[in-house]
Amino acid sequence: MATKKKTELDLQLNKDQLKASIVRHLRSTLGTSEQKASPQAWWKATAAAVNEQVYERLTRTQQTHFNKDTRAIHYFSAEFLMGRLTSNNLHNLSLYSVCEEALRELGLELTDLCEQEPDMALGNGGLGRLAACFIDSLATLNYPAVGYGLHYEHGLFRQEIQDGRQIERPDSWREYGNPWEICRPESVQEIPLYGYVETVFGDKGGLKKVWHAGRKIKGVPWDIPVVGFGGHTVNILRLWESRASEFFDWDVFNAGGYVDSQAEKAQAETISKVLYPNDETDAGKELRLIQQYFFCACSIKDIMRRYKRVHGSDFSNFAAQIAIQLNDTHPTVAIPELMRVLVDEEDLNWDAAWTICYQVFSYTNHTLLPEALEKWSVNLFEKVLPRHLEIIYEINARFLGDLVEAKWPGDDVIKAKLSIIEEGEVRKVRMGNLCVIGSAKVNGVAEIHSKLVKEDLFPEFAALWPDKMCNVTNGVTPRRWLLACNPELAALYDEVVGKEWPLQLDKLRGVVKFADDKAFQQQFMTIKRHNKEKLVKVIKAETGIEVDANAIFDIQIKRLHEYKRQQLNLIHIMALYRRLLANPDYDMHPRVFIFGSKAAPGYKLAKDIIYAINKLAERVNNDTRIQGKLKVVFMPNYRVSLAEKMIPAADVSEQISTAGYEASGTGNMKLALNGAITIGTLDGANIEIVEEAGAEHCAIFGLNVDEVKALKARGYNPYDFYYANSELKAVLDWFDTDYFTPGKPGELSSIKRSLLEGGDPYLTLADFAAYSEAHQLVDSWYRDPALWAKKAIINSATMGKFNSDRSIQDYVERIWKLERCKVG
Ligand code: T68
Repeated sequence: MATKKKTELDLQLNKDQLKASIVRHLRSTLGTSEQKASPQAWWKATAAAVNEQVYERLTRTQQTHFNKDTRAIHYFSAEFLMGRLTSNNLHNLSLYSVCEEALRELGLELTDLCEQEPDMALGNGGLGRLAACFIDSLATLNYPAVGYGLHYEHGLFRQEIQDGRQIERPDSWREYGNPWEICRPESVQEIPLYGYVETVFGDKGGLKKVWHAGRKIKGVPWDIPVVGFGGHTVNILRLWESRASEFFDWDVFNAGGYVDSQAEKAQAETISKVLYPNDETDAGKELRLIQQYFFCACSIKDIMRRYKRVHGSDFSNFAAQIAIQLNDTHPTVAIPELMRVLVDEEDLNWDAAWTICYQVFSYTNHTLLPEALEKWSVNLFEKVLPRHLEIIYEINARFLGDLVEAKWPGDDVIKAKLSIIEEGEVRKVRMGNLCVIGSAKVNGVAEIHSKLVKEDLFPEFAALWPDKMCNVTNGVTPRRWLLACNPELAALYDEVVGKEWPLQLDKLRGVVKFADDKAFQQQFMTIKRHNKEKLVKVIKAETGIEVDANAIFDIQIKRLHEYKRQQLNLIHIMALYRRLLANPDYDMHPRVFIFGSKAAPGYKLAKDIIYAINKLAERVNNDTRIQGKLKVVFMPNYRVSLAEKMIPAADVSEQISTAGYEASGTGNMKLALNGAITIGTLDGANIEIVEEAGAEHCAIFGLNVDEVKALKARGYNPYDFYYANSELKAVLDWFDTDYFTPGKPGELSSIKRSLLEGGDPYLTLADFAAYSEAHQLVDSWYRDPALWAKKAIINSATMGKFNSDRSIQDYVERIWKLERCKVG
């Protein structure tokens, strides 16, 4: 008898089945018992039970995609900041409350078990978290997609604070095993590196290039299932781990070099050992280039293998089947790698190969900061990837010789600017230029940023290809950033606008009409209050600091960078402190300023700012003269799982970058969605947030992009502001005293120096007065509870645009041209 195909309903577990499955896994997978099991064993048993559901759906998805031979998007990213997966997977499988009940009957709290899970911190910040939101949305919208990246053994460092200073400790997210990853030894790849290129006579006549690798590295794929909301599509995130290739080990081993072979092994494993902790700055190190090439080459081979399984060596369908998105320039080397595979290994002629390449790739830019635009020395490239350098030269010669020459005949200045190779003392490969030249589409991540990419960063490229540049404004997944992290608010929204909002976030607009409704305001603010009370406990547990949930919770969470201007927040808090010391009756609602931020380990000034925040916190929090009106909290080890606790508790969202520097921001979206009011500059996606929420519901201050440019062009002198504003002067002078670092005057002086002698490149002092006024406005709003509630509600209700599903739909329509594929 033919077995009946399981239907959706058959797949849906009830509480008793799930309970039985958890207990079964506790015994048979974890080898323990209900009596003895640790919380960690219970968590893993729960994950194993959930995985039964995940794998069934994964198999169905893969079969459907294979049978339909669908076009798919391949999202190449050096970072995927996934965070924890348990609660997310349960929500997306509609199993969260079932699991909660099942565990309760076993005497356990699901939320406690979820705390057992280490964060998968395989990213630095916004760029990596964006990739994680995007793969969630791709699965949710039933698009065939694969995320490709690196299986770092150590993710972003764990931050400890010792005597106010940041200390970096290794992160070990899989030390005791991770239940969400599956090793796929059947799909291992071998990757060449170093060596030399030989020119030989090809079989069909003509010359051919052969790359003789100096060494080979094995790429072992680990798959993380990505469960879409509703559980129909389960895509994969495939992360490559580097190992010593057997081929190589044996060679050395047989020659009697057992010890050497172990050194080889250690070297090979170094490639995926650790995530570079520099956000926004290019480390420029050999290992980083190798990391980039390693994961791109593994991924291209993987794509090729799957394509050839169906189409053999007929590449005429390749560009129709395969789309590759480059998440920033980190995976750019995938472009010459695909050229190499098509030309050298598949024997396509250059033009045919280039036509394919050009259609396959697209590139997302995430920054305009000059120090973040990747460049590799030609010498390094030649050593590590000799054949790729030749290919890059060829791409460049054709581009400059044909396209640029036709548009700007004889103009060597433009040629030098657009060349992939930067001439100079050290010749360099400009990855951004290679990306633009090799991609069908280039996008920025918010309207203003995309405009600046087009007009300031790549104006000549935009003139050459007017349709290439586009915008896709970032978004965040409302499943993680509202449904899962703020269950009470999610339940309230279910009641008033129905349960479709996690898929159609625009539905939240239906809440706007309750913004003036007293009863609704009260419900909304009661939920905020509960979330604040929960955070009060976390703050106490993590820092020992007591804060009052009656105070305004003012939150700045993001990587530490001068352009993000934590120092502006810092000097404003110092100004408030001075006002309170000068006048204990100074009229302000109590405020708690809460920070969460990691600094790149080599970024001295950023680390000094963390130190200053902590020293200020010590002084302020223990000063009885100010009657608890001001508290400062630095939450150590900011990460996705901590963000999930902080964001629902925020009253005020600090989005205060210098206009023109924050490409988009995504924390701004998460905070507003959870009912925080933005105090921010007209930068990145703040501009679009204000458009949606209405300017009257945000506290916008400071110079805009044009004013920043104009001030810089005029010649900005921070001393003008220092001498003109006595409060600002007093605050800056405070840094030179030992007021915050008793017995150690000058310990905080580097901050003052950077803002005066250093020229204050991010215009902190220029925006100080406006920032201070914006804070006074926010304070006055808060004293009117109805007014505050209204603004908070409207902010949350109008964030529909910032759903990552909308971003993905924009990518699909503007760039990828994908079709949805129903799995069922
Ligand atoms: C961020 N970039 C942007 N970079 O700063 C932020 N960089 O405005 C934007 O919202 C976000 O990308 C998503 O588009 C980053 O997060 C990095 O983390 C990074 C990492 C390595 C090298 C360079």
